[in-house]
Amino acid sequence: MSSAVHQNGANLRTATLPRLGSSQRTAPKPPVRIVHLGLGAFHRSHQAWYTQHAGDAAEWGIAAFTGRRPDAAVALAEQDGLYTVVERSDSGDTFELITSIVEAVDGADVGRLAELLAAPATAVVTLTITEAGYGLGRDGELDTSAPAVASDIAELGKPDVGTPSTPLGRLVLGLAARRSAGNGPIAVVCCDNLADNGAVARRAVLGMAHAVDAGLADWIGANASFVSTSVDRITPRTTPSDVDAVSAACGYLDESPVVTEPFRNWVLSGDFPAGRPQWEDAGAMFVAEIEPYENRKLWLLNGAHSLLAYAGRLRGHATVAEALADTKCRAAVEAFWDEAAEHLTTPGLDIPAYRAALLERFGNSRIAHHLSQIAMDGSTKLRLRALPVLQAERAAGRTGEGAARMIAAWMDYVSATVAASEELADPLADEAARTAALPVSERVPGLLRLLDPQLADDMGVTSLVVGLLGTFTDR
Ligand code: CS2
Repeated sequence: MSSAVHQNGANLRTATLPRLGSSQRTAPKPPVRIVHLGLGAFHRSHQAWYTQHAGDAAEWGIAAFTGRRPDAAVALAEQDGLYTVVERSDSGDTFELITSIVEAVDGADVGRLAELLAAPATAVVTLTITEAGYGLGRDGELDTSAPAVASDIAELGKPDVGTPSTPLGRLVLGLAARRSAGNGPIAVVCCDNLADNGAVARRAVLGMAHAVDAGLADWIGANASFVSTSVDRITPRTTPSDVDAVSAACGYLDESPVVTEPFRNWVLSGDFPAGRPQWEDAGAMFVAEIEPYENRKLWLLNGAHSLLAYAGRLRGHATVAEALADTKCRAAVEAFWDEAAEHLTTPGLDIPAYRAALLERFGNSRIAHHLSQIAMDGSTKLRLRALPVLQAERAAGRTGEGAARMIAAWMDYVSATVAASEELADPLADEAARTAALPVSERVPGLLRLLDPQLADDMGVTSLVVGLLGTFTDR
């Protein structure tokens, strides 16, 4: 079917369909007890899905705030917060209406955020603000000199509190409002792909609060429980044809559906001093020791994703499934997994089964997961996905070539992006682009320095990476 015919067919159908909205709610809205920062597709396919499937879902409504732009909140608010989750497997689609988001708010509305965080009923704040959103520098501490962070610190220090623009600044503003209201403890649940992510969120929030008001930092330290979680559900960006598929199957027009894989996983560790939904009813796991689960997911899934993103783009592929079908990319993934597996030895992790499941998930060709989306923010992601395996391998007396190949592929991808005058999406884009233009003897240590200064001084690592450049460009 040509796209013009497809478009016309879609237009004809959607023109006559009712828009998804409050009339489709069959039960009263649950009260807001969860505030979410980072309203995007992943939040909607994951935490909102789990909340809907908790046994006590009727008591837990989510107010979800967007990050940089209001668009997702505007579109969802027009549908009274309702949207469809499309679970897409190799054998077909299933459709489910999600009702757990009861308020969709422009992130710039810090007044509403403060009001909700100050409310006694609010018990949980969940975060999907991206890995780079925690503003941590190469030393793992909040980089208070970064312009957006510095500007939020200045805003928060104003007598009338001002209008912070980063999610971190907005969260600090909300927690300050809770402190003023005297409404006591709350759980902050980090749902971004970072190791020990509760501790990362804690360092970032306390770092910002401390720069504004030491008393506020003390209050947050004593009253906010930072919960660590490992989150998993592959959720690519929604496309216009997804909207059409929902119209055809559900008989309503949903402008904000989310397409995701059937698989999902959520492991959590930490306290919820003001209560939480019974997410375990939906399959979430509460554990005392989260690190082995986090590392398994971050290294095997996210690590392979980043490797496929850079190697795959260099070899002309567009999606994860396409890249995995390329034997050169697949072999690089298996070699990296072999190295990572050496350091995933906690009993019960069942690495062979996990790897087999990943191959199946990545190979789901009906999920068009674009490599360009995964390739973003490489300098932050590689610190979490490649470096720990490289360092562990070298500490064990081996080269770490599988992990180094991911780093070399990233460098080649950065160089190719800059050479093609395309935009590099990375918090260190300017520095990376400048460095990528240097001769190889300066480029490799320069780019390594953006990941970790010590690596750049390690001649063994530098020469290993130099030797691996071109792996995916020399055909
Ligand atoms: C991906 C993740 O974009 C990326 O960096 O690796 O978003 C990945 O799809 C999710 O973590 C899967 O749970």
